[in-house]
Order: sequence, then structure tokens, then C-alpha cells
Amino acid sequence: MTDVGTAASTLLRGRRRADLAAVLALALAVAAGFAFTLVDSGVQSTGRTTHVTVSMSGMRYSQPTIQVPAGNRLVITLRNDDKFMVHDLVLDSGAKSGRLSPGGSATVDVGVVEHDIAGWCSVPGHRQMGMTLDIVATGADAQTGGHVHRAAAGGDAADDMDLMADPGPGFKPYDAVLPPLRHLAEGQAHHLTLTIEEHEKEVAPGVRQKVWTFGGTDPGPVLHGEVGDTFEVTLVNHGGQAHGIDFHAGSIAPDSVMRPIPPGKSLVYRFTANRAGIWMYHCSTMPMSLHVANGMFGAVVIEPPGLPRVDRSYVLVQNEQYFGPQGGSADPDKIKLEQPDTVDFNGYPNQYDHAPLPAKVGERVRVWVLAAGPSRGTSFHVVGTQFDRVYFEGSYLLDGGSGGSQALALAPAQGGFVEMTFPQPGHYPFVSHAFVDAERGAHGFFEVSKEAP
Ligand SMILES: [Cu+2]
Repeated sequence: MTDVGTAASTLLRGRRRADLAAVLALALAVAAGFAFTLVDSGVQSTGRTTHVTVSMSGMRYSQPTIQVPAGNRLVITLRNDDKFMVHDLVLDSGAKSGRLSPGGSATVDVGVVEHDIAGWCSVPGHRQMGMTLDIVATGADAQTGGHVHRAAAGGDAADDMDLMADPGPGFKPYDAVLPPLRHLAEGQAHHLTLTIEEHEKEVAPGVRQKVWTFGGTDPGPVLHGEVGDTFEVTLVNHGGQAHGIDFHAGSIAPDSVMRPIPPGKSLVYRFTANRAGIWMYHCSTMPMSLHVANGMFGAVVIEPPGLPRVDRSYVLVQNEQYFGPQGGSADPDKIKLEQPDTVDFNGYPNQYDHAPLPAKVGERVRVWVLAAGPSRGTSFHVVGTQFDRVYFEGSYLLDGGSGGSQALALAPAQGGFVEMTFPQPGHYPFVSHAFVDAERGAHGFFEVSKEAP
């Protein structure tokens, strides 16, 4: 049994605005032999327990605010009632539930609640989408309690980035050459397996992040077909959380094929590409801004019928990155504020400055361009030449005649191609003419050599 005098003086120290009535009540409780203990903040344990059941579904906790009399022990029974998504609960007091699959449940013993406690789902992006929970200690003096805070964790890898530096020794440029077209026979389909992986790699000079990828690269592989081709994609999730996929190149009810699939599971996504263009594919799991920013995007090129042959075809997918801490994943707060650290062609800033794309004088070069975002478009321009054929979102903006084009403007998820020839040997930069983006990595070179004899 705690001594009444010590208890009262501790209470007075801890609670600057403690009123006499509270002290008297405490003294009476002690006199009555009521068992209690004092905790550091000056809030006494009441010996009572508050039990609460909380359900998780649709990026929300069923009880986003839990009121608990200060001094009560709080025990939360947590249930994941989501259909597809993994969730959890972590508290800034240190308590956590561990990840719960759909249908799973866990008990979180919060302990004696002395002051307000902030909670959230730690599955990447869920907190930023509003999956938070506040435990409010009622009757606790504001002076004794901690306040609900949302500490940023882990630092910012962008502080270590040097866009002028060479890439690290492991740098391997993404192959920008359009993969060859495979003509399908009647009844055939393009079959491929896309494995979702999460792994750490260098994403800019000086910066390593844990990227989430389709097929091991970001962007994922370029798929190439003709109007009418069927694709049968087996998506296998080897990641640590739910992911999915959305192919713009097909037209299909999203309900089943675009569903999030849990780690270790797979699905088959079959679509027929009935219309030409360069189409985006991307992860379909919320928050998509984060999943795309972490590398889950790619392109499907469906050639328009009668597309003329050219000497070279390249694919450039513009994306932006929002770094978290070194070795971490993208920062959802930067994504929300639309403050990218880099804007890239094919996943790495300035990568074709380091590994220029070759061409020869007089060759006809076609560049398929897709703006993958997640949130920024592009104004694709090549310094020193002009486009004489431009295809934008399914039709020709320019095809012969005396007109020319200087930039292809694409909003996020739009695409097209441009064609050009190079008049002389030299180094022709290609950029997003939104210059702030060119300066943060949306920049590369065509290295043009003399025509082959
Ligand atoms: Cu994903």
C-alpha cells in the first residue's frame, strides 16, 4: 500500500493543476484500502481494465478514437475484417499487434494508459491514407500526458544524393530498346509471368531504396504486341505485402483481376489489346501513388496497324521518386505534397547521360514515351532536332506535311511516340521541358555517330 502523503505529494508534483478534490478522493480511496499504484507521470492505476474491440477494414479502424479513463489498463481486441488487405496496429507507446491477414485477429495489451497515445497501421502508405487511431486518456491532466504526435522516422536519403556524381558500381541501365514484336498465330497468346519482388538497390547516385518491382526491374518489362493480341499474365506476389496489377491496355471489369493479392499468392490476368497505343500498367493496391512511386509501373506497346518500319525504336517511361530513409521505401508525405527528389526516364535519374542511347545520322528514330507518374506528366523534347511524326493517345497529331513538333505533352498515364532524324553527329539531349524536372533527372542523351558506310 502506498503512503497517502507520498502519493498526494507525487500527485501534486506531477499535476500542476491538481485540485484538492482529486487529492481528497485519492486519500479516501487509500483510506478505504483500495489497491492502486502510482506511475511515473503521476497518474495512478485504477486497477480496472477497459476492453475494446476494433475492426480494421478499408484503411480505417472502426473506432478511430478510444477514450479510456486515465489509469485504466486498456486491452484491444483487433480484428482484420478487410477482404484483401493486410493491416496492423502499432502504438507510439511501443505496443504492436503484428501484421494480420484478412480474417485474422490479435490482442493488444496497451497497459495502463497514463496519457494520450497515437496509433496507426504500419503497412506502407496506410497511415498516410488516414488509418490512424488515437487513444485519449480522459481525466488526465494535459500537463502530465504526452500529446498525440506523428514523428517522422529515419531521415531522408535525398540528403545523400548527388545528381552530378557517377552511379555506383552496380549500376546497370534499363534497356530502352523496344523488345522485338512477336507475331501471334491464330489462337495464340503472349504468356508471361510477372513476379513481384521487393529488394534494395541504388535508385540515384548515393541513394539506396527498397523498391517494389514487377519482374525485378523498375519500370517492369515492356510488353509488345499488335491490335487484337491476347496477353495472359501470371502475377506472383513474392513481396511482403499485398499488391495487384492494372493493365490499361485491356478493357475488363476490375473487380477480380485487379484485386490485391496477399504475399505468396498469384493470379492470372488475361486481356486482349483491342486498341493501339503505349499503355501503362501499374500496381492496383492502395495507396497507388506509393506503389507506383516505389517502382510498380511499366508499359505495354500495341502497334497501330500499318506502323511504318524505322531504324531504331526506344521506350522511355517517365516516373518520379520520393525518397524515404536510406534503405527504406518512398516517403508518402513527399508524395502527398508532390515534392519529388528525382524525375527519371526508366527509373533512374539521368541514366542515359551515363549510358547514352546510340543512333546514326540519317536514321529514323522512334521514341515511345509514357508518363507513369505517379503524379507528374512530361513535355518530351529532344534538343537539336524536330519531330516529324507524332502519335498521341491513339491517333496521329502529325504525320507528314510541312509542320513540325517540338514537344510531346503527356499527362500522367498518357503516352505516344515521336519520330526524328539527326542531321549531324553529336550529343542530342532529351528532356522533359518542364525544366525543374529535367534538372532533377529527366534528362539523357542520344549519341549520334556518322552514318554507317
Ligand atoms: Cu503494389
